[in-house]
Amino acid sequence: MIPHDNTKKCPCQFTQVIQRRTQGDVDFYRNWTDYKNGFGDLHGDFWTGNDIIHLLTNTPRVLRVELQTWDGTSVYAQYSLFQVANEEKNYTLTVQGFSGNVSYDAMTYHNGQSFTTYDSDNDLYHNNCASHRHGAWWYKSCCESNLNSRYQMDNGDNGESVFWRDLPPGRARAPLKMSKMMVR
Ligand SMILES: [Ca+2]
Repeated sequence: MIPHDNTKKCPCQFTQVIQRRTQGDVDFYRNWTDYKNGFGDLHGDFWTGNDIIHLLTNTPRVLRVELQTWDGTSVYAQYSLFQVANEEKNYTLTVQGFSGNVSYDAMTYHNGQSFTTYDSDNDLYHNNCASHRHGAWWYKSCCESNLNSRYQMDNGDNGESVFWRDLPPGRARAPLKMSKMMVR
């Protein structure tokens, strides 16, 4: 047998799920306090909460993002360093060390950005990116990934849905069927 490194392929070590979008029955267009405290159904769609994510990443973690398109293609992106600062620092994102089989790294653009919700604009855009992109994220001006946006069928790239740039390849903002963020 040829030994091989399975660590990058195997999601089994990622025991802590911090976000899941699979059903669309939970509204993710929410305010700062909801994102701070978390919401949704731990067995379904949810955001675990920025305070919890901050505590979880006091020690830097590895982030794995699993994504599925509406044609059934599953891919992942992984980051060897993932950390979220505290509320005083607007939950600033540190994300580095991309790997994975997704065609485009759509998180590194957000490295160093504050979190923005529709009632707390900490992005670089002249308007509020959370309103503009119908979500809540570490927006810059505005986003290459938008995983807390509206869950919808793939009926066009309106930019107000769960998307990851270039997924499927060639599509800038195609609505996705599934998103899951996990840490270890
Ligand atoms: Ca702004």
